[in-house]
Amino acid sequence: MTPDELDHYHQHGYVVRRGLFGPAELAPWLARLGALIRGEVPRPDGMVLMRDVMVVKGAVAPTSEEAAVAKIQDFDLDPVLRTYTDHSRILDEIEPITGEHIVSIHNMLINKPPAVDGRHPLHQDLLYFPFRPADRIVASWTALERVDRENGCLAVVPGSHRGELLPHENPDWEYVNMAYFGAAGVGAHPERVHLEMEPGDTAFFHPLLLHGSGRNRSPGFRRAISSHYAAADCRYLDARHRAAARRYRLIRGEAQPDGLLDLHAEDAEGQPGAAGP
Ligand SMILES: O=C(O)CCC(=O)C(=O)O
Repeated sequence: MTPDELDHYHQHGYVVRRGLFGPAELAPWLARLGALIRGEVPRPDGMVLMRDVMVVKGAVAPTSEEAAVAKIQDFDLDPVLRTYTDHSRILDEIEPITGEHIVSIHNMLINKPPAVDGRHPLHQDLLYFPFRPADRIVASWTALERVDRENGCLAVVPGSHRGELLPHENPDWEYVNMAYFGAAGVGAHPERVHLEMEPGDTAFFHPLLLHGSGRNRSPGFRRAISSHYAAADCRYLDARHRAAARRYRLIRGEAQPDGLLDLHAEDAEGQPGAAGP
């Protein structure tokens, strides 16, 4: 990130880097998404394929298997998709935020097919990360095709990352995908900004930034690939959460004492780290 981009990130909680990847670089990730959904390649351990709630409830009849899926979570063990998470261009961008010791903590492909609701309420990703400081955690989100208001691009509330982690709840919508929680009382925030992006453009954002996405009203798909990263010396909130470390992976630098990958450390209250969930 340039100093100006980093300033923008600190001030607003996000920054969009245009053209971080070219079409030829996106093609293998898109192809893999399709192959995984169609069952043409084995799904690695830990990967979760989520069908859209409207399909599950029979409210729409998908025209293909791809049109039935909302999300693929945790592709860290997939040899093709993990090349996104591990990409040196992303790691170079985020290093000013995480520092030199970087851990992969989560990744997903969001496949917003046409004809389903697919909205994601404004929320804060820190809800899912039981370690701190929040300022050393960052998301990358790359458009795999053009994303705009019509097909449900990302929406963010600039500056919201300076607030607290809010309570989250299920929005009062007819169709809400599993675990698509929204920050309580926020609704469609009047200051939200829509991030229209071309394929390969990449948004980086803070885990307290309120963000979500709209309905896909277009006849096509709206697909994106996203990873979360944290500094290896982040500390768990308490020993109970240390078990989550089994899903995390060092991708640059070294594991740090008492940090995310130290399974034997004592946590803040002096409790020995838990060995299992
Ligand atoms: O890509 C989207 O529609 C929103 C993704 C997102 O915010 C999330 O899954 O946390």
